[in-house]
Amino acid sequence: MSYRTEEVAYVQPAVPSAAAAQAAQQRSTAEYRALDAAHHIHPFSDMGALNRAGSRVIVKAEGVYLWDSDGNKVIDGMAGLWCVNVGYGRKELADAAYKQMQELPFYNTFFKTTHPPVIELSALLAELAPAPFNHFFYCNSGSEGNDTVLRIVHHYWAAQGKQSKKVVISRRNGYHGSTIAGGTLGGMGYMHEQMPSKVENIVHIDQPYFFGEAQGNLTPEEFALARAQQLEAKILEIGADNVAAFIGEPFQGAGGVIFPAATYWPEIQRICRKYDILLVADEVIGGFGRTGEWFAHQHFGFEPDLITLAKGLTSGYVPMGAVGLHDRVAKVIIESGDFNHGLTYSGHPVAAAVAVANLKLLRDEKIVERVKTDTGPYFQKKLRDTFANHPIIGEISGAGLVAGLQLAQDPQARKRFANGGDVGTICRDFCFNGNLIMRATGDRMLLSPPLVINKLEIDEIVTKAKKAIDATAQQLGIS
Ligand code: PXG
Repeated sequence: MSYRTEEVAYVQPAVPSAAAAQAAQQRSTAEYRALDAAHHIHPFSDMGALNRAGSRVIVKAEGVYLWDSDGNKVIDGMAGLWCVNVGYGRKELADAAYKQMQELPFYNTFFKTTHPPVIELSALLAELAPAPFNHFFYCNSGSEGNDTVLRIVHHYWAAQGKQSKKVVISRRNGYHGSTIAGGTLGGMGYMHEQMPSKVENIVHIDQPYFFGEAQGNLTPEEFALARAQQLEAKILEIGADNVAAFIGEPFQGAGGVIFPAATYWPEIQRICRKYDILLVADEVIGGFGRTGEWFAHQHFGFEPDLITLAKGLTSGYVPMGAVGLHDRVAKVIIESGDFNHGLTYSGHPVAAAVAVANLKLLRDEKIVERVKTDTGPYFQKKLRDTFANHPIIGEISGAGLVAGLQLAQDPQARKRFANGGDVGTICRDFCFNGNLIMRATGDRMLLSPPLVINKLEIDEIVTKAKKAIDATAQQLGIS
């Protein structure tokens, strides 16, 4: 057998007409739905119910807007899944991917090799992250990032002869991904129920959810402090010699945009330092500008030992995740022999090139700065002004361009709806029908728009959200 190309019979493919090409790509909504129902299993979905109702088919996007296959224009209040930080349609990212695919579409960094995109990305991340974060490990997603965190944490303690430090403490209603490790770390009961096998040595404490869980007359600050002190109690129960790390999202995203009071994170940090326990900030949602700071732990004023990154790292244009290591952790990992962990696509050159282009947009167009000083404060004020004294809004949480709106039966008394999840779904459907994407987590309505959103577009989101929430109240007979 010869591999000489001139001996290979090559048939020039027929060039399809423009109309045929278009027909091949564009089907009617009904056709798309039928094919989707026939062959596609969606994540986190009841497929029977979804197939009967039919999915909305999203066909294109630009800026903060999406278009569906029926031509409806929808404003995306969620930046996809909290990830499209630079907005849709940025040619710079497409160009970076195209150029890199031609230059070097793939190479690995396992066997004493490296490549320019991953080198540039690592140097750029070290420049953008707080000073002690100078080393980065790459993967494809936030879930893999947290899996990597577990590997690093265990290697870190074992390398120092402290093999007994194995337990990782996380929180109920935290979200850390959907792999077995991510799902176990997370505190979503409905996910645990479908996971008969879990990762060992992971335990949970309660979340700092003031509106839903504070009892008596505690102030938000007192409540947050009490919740942080559960960490100390748990460490004492297990024994500090057995505890490796604590992991938390600086603010819980999927759990409902739960922002702890300012007393929470300093106390968590104090406890971690006191008992020599690594502190991990899962920055998958909070990272890359969401709160107006580059990283959400900066907003809350603490210094983690490890940070998990994904989503905004590439603005979702291609998949990529990473773990950032504080110098004190990196030093141990670097000086302790083989670290037996890696993925085919760790540091994928195309993803890395897109990440570099994305981070340069966030930096050079001062997008993060604008969230902090201009659009973020405008968004927060607009929401608070619009929903002050609203009959079914009990709390507005958030900073920068992320917010949670608590639906409540009696906002003053902090009384939630008995069927809160249903109320959230009603509201979410009103949003959807009004061409606004807003996510519901139980009885909290969430917003996390692209960071490039302007004030007119913020007005549009808030106006549409108000309409949907008013309609929800009306349907419930509350006014
Ligand atoms: N950590 C956090 C804090 C997350 O929010 C992950 C880890 C996992 O990332 P990957 O890339 O493995 O999905 C996440 C993901 C939602 C929603 O509907 C949230 C996420 C993912 C999908 C849906 O809120 N967060």
